Amino acid sequence: MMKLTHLAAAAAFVAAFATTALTPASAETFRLSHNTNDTTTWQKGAEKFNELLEKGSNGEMDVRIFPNAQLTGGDQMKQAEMVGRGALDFVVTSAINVTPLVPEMAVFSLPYLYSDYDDVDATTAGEPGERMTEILAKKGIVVLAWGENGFREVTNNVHPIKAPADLKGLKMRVAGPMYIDVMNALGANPQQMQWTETFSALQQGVVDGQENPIGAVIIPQRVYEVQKYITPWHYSYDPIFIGVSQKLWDSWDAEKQAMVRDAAEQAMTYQKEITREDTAKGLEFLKEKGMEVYEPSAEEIDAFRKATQPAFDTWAEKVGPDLVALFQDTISAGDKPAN
Ligand code: X2X
Repeated sequence: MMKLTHLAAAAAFVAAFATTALTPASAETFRLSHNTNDTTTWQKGAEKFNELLEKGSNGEMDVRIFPNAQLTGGDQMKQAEMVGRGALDFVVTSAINVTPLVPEMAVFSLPYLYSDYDDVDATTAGEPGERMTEILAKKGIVVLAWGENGFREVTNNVHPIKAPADLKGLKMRVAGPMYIDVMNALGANPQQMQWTETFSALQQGVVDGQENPIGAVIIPQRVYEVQKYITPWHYSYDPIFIGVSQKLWDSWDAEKQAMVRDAAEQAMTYQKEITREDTAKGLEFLKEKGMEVYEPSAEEIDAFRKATQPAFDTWAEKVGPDLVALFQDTISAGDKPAN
């Protein structure tokens, strides 16, 4: 009896100690919102961030992840604004979703601005990325690290898209205002719609098509189940980022800020890596799932580029020609062979 009491006391002591060690009294859980579902690389990036944050803070900080823009009632554009006024702690979202608050964010996704990942990386790691970080800071959002949604590829259920004429009259779901102008330039019939409503809209034929990146979204969110044709035309690039509200950021000392930034950078490096891997093997996967892939030639891509030029010009004006020039100069500096 005596022995048992001792054992129980010892067990209680160990349990209490273990609980304290795992969850200190000062543990803080922050809210992180993103607007894709819980199978995407956005989610995996957010999970990695949570893991690294917990580790870096010795269990004092973590995030609870809310997918599908749940915290904004499904409104994917509203997340950035909420972070900006400190009503939400963290966000993982992509450029196009921030354009209602910060029109300059559309610069990343101007049609055919980028040709490849080297172009992208030169801008996000260079002065253009810093300039965008400054612009977002004015709206109360601290960009911690850039990740990847990716090159957005077009899918539909009517016929293969090989030339601008094939888009004529197609009902296309788009995420934001710039893509409305791009689709109009191509002769399509665009409709802005929340991402969370898009799968059923495609399934029910409310719209004929949509455009999204392969690795980050089309595959994990099983768009292939409701779409027959895909054309990897690489017409627009969409970065994601982890952002934190300026208010929360300012409440931390330099050491904590450095730890949070480091966790975000590592998480986005990982997220970008898995997104590129899944994209590289994506077309094969989509063929196996029954999609018909049309890979356009360089000349055919050129025809899309020409057709979307009016939308490029309109939006270059809106985001500011100097900002566009900064991106273009950074890209062409990287493309020149070193001598
Ligand atoms: O809504 C979309 O298309 C998505 C998921 O790619 C974005 O958030 C821009």
